[in-house]
Amino acid sequence: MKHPFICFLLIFLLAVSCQQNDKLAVPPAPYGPVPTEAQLKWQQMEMNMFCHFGPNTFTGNEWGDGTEIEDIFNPTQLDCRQWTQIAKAAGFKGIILTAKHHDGFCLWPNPESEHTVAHSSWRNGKGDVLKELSDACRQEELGFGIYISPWDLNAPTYGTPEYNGVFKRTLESALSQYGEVFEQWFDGACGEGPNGKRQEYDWPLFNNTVHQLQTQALIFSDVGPGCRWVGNEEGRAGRTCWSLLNTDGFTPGAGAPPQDTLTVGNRNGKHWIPAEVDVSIRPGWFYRDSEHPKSVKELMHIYYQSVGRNGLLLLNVPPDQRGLIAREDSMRLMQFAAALKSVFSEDLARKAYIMAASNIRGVKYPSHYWMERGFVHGVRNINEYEYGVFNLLDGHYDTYWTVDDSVTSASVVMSFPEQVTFNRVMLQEYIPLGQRVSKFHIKILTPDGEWKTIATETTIGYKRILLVPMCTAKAVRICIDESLACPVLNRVALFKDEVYSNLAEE
Ligand code: FUL
Repeated sequence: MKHPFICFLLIFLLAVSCQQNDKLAVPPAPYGPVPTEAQLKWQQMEMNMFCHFGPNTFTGNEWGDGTEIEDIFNPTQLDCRQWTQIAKAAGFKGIILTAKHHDGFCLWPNPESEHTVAHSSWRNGKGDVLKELSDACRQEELGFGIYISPWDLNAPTYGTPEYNGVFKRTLESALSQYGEVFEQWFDGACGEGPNGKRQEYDWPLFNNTVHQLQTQALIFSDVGPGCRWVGNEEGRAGRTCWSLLNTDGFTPGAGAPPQDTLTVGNRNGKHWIPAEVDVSIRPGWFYRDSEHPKSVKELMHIYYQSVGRNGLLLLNVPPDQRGLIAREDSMRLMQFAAALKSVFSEDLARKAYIMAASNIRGVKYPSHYWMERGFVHGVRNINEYEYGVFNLLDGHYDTYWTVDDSVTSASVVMSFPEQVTFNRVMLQEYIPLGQRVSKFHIKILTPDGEWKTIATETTIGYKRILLVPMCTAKAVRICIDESLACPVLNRVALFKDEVYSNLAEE
């Protein structure tokens, strides 16, 4: 070529002029309430471990009455490193410990109470489970969280205004000595104390105390403000599950919204208060020799109905009387982790080679895009990169497919060079911009060339995993039918669960 420079210049000018026709469209504005940074980080933890441990571990009760002698708490081989190593290996990102259950016994030397480890002969009154567990969590890089029951069957002041001050100082003691706390778990239970009286809880005082000492900590209660109870202890979020909730006029405990409202949340709710799904691996919350952990199949079902339905799974694994997680439970957790890995390690959607969308933000006539060894072909302007469909497969959390503001129904289709077989469809909305989708369906192109609907559902949220019958497809179409504002999706994935394939949406 005689004039390579001129040639290069012409191509460059052509490329620039094409681009100039297409200005980068502004990203969608957030819609409705959105998560705080701490709430987003929390949601991305997906699975945390709950540990119920205390006098009940030794008496076999689910609820103590506060009269247990302190010496009853005597774990002979307590080793929180064993808990954290198991939690880490099982895929949990944090641990929440019952520092004080309804019996009032404190697993740390709380100066506000005489019903604590410091008054027991365990380690000559020098033991401190919060210290040991918070250190172990830091070593394994796990979040450390604290459950403290405001209901206290031991505190003599319970049922008087004085108790709210005692409880505030109890919180201060637990939240100021053990480093960063990612979640403060408030049980809403409120019963009679040793003086036969019920307590009027000062929730604003309790919440402010937590926020002053641990700004980043999410406060769990029936109504948040950080995250909410899912309304049942069976491990099930709603098939429709909004991370939004109206809390005006409600309080934790008896004054909470109806349980089914907590399960589903409120469409157009006023506050971002995502669902936390607490459930025990065993029939009870505390360890008992006579009880056994749930099967892997039950745990998978719980996973699909919690993480797979826009919830965070808080799975209780209670340490035994030695102060260790029982072998049976740790084995079950490893089997559970292996099952999750076998399903979720291969995303079949990544095999797609042609993708198309009905709409792309800032693009007049969206085309088809080819993917080949990491390259995308068919892109003509910057908006197709910024808001295009391949963002659904790129594995980056902050890139997404979205459409013009006026569009509230849109679809994406992925075609495969060879047919794919799957029975799980994972979708994720980009929640930093709010939860938007309220109705969608999924279609496949069967090997016979017919389009067939395989699922019709409502919300997506941070993550939705659909349990569909095992199907073989040449193409998959995700159709957003209704959205409160233009849909913003950051992931579509397809998986095959061969072992628990008979689990279905219910
Ligand atoms: C409930 C308590 O009464 C149970 O004992 C358990 O701690 C559960 C997580 O919360 O309200």
